[in-house]
Amino acid sequence: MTRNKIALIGGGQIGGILALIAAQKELGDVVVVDIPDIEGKVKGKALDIMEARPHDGWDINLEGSSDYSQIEGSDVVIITAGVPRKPGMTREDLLDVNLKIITNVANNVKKYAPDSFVIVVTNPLDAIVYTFYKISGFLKNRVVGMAGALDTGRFRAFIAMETGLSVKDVSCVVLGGHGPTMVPLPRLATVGGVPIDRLLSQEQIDAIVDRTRKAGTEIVKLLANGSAYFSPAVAIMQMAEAYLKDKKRVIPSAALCEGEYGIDGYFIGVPAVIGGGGVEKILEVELTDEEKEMLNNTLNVVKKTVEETGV
Ligand code: A3D
Repeated sequence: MTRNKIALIGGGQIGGILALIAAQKELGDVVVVDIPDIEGKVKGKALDIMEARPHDGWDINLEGSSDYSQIEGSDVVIITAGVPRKPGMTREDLLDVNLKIITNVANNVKKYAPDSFVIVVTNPLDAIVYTFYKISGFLKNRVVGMAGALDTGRFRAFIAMETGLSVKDVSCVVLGGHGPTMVPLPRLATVGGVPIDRLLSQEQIDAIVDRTRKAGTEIVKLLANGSAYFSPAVAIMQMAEAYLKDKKRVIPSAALCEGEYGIDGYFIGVPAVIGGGGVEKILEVELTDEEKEMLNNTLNVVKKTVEETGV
């Protein structure tokens, strides 16, 4: 039996944590690819984690490189290559610069890892994952965007913080694009099966929904020189692990909708079944008229950004 191989394209803030989590969970050998200027840094991060392995006995190998041929044979490719937000920026402000980067990355992934499962993270997420899909020509089940996992994790965290109950028992879902128009669904949120409106007032729930929508920006403001990286990295590795271990987890993800939720031809956050077949299925829930309107609103924002990509 050979080990799985995980390629991390982009070895910045998120990429470094991804490498550490992959090692801690022994998910597979890791290669981190970044631009030539940053090669020393990613080699350094890989070597640093190589030297951390003996303490807990993580038997995997890590390498840093600026040579895309190193990703050959990867089972999973995770793309964080690009520029993050700074205070005052929207995710859409990153489009021009990150579009150039994703074009280059997509061509290399297509060339060297054509059979991989690809998780795109670079912002603006819904438009960048669409661009990757178009340029790579990958099948739709092999390309997914990570955003819903993070947004839902934030929603869960805030519910746990407000109720004082375990994060483990909070279950909920956030639909839509990765931005302030995202659609958290408090109607479906529960703690241990108990609907949250039995545990929290409407005012508290409204505040949690609002904080979830703005959670990324809250962290960008606090960090002052980049965006969140711990919670995105953990969320991403849940998706990678679901694929590598065929767990068939239901994880809100930016998946290509072809009729689901009345959406056709766009990647947007929906509950996706992730297993050995990649995105195996999109699960649909009945939405209220108000929720449908919110989903339509967030779809229009995604459509506008996708149009701007010109792909
Ligand atoms: P950062 O620490 O700047 O790392 C990005 C890395 O990408 C840097 O090391 C760059 O050198 C590298 N890079 C640039 N061009 C290329 C290229 N052509 N090939 C390989 N590597 C390249 O950023 P970060 O890790 O904090 O964030 C990475 C991306 O994820 C940004 O676009 C963020 O906006 C985005 N992000 C998305 C979410 C979502 O939930 C969707 C959350 C957090 C961050």
